Amino acid sequence: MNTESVAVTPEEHFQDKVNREVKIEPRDWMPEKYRQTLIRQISQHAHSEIVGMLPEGNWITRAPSLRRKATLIAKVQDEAGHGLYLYSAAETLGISRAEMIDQLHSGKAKYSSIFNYPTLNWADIGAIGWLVDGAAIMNQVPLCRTSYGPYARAMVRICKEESFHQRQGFEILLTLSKGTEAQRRMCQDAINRWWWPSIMMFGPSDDASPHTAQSMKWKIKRISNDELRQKFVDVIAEQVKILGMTLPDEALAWNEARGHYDFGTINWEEFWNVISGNGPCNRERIAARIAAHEEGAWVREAASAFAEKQRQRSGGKDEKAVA
Ligand code: FAQ
Repeated sequence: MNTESVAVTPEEHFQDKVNREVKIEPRDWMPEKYRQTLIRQISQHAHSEIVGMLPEGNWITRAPSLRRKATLIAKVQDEAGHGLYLYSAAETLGISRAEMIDQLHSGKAKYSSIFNYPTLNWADIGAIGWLVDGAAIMNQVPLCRTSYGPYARAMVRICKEESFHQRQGFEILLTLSKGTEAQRRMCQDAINRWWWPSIMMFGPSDDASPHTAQSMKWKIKRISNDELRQKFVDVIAEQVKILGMTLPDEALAWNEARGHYDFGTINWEEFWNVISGNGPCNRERIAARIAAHEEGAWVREAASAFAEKQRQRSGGKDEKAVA
């Protein structure tokens, strides 16, 4: 019998756990770069949910019926909830909520490119639900199996809610597509404007993505940016037929040999421009977030003062109950 012990480094032990599909939990040893990558990705994901409330929030007061208004309010509230689960998941990695918010406001942390485009009319709310939430789900379902436990668990609930979001968007467009000529034109116009930005959401192509290879090795990401984008194109190219509309891409065509739809070239210059702060609404979005944060300061102060008062009343014994 070979009794020789083989020295295993912490990195090897960690990678072995990842390979065996054992979830990494907050108190487990992890490489510093793994921790930093997760903080980056989870916090940017949280920021996307919170900034993503803005383009839709813009239409709550103008929704065309009580039913549409109630549904849109519920969707936007879900997004606030997703942001909160995700900030909490990121906090387990040792960063505070305040630091993450500062990084968003200072421009150090990114949020999804898609939320820098304007919502010009009601059909845009349908297009966001169908295309933006659709792309989000395609990217997020594999994240339910991501290697970091708190992130994976947060994603399960988020994905359930996202699928309702996508259905509400598709239903808005389906209604418009059966409406008057003007409503059909609105529907097509919204699809035309949201299509390319939606497929940019998956990130740069694999050969231009600096983080994909390592994130796949650590099983943070399970499927690459280009593979997810292709899956999304294949689904949407079929669904658009139900609407009787088209996607604004002349190169879109079924490729029998590949078993996938071919599609045209993405304008990567636009993508990099938007994520470096120069999209149509970047400044407006950050200004709105900073104003909301400043206007909400008194709420945070009041909540802290109340918690402190409760703590003192209980003689500091029952901190959990008042937290
Ligand atoms: N926008 O090497 P990669 C939603 C950055 S939630 C902005 O490929 P990675 C729900 C990337 O951060 C939507 N930046 O990076 C909703 C990196 O820059 P950095 C958000 C982007 O991380 C619906 C650089 O480019 N979802 O929509 C984008 O491996 C409706 C190089 O890229 C998530 O965050 C982009 N689109 O892959 C809410 C999902 N793409 O950080 C309201 C979780 C790339 O080095 C209404 N995140 N960049 O400065 C992920 O899956 C990944 O982080 C990717 C990027 C796939 C987004």
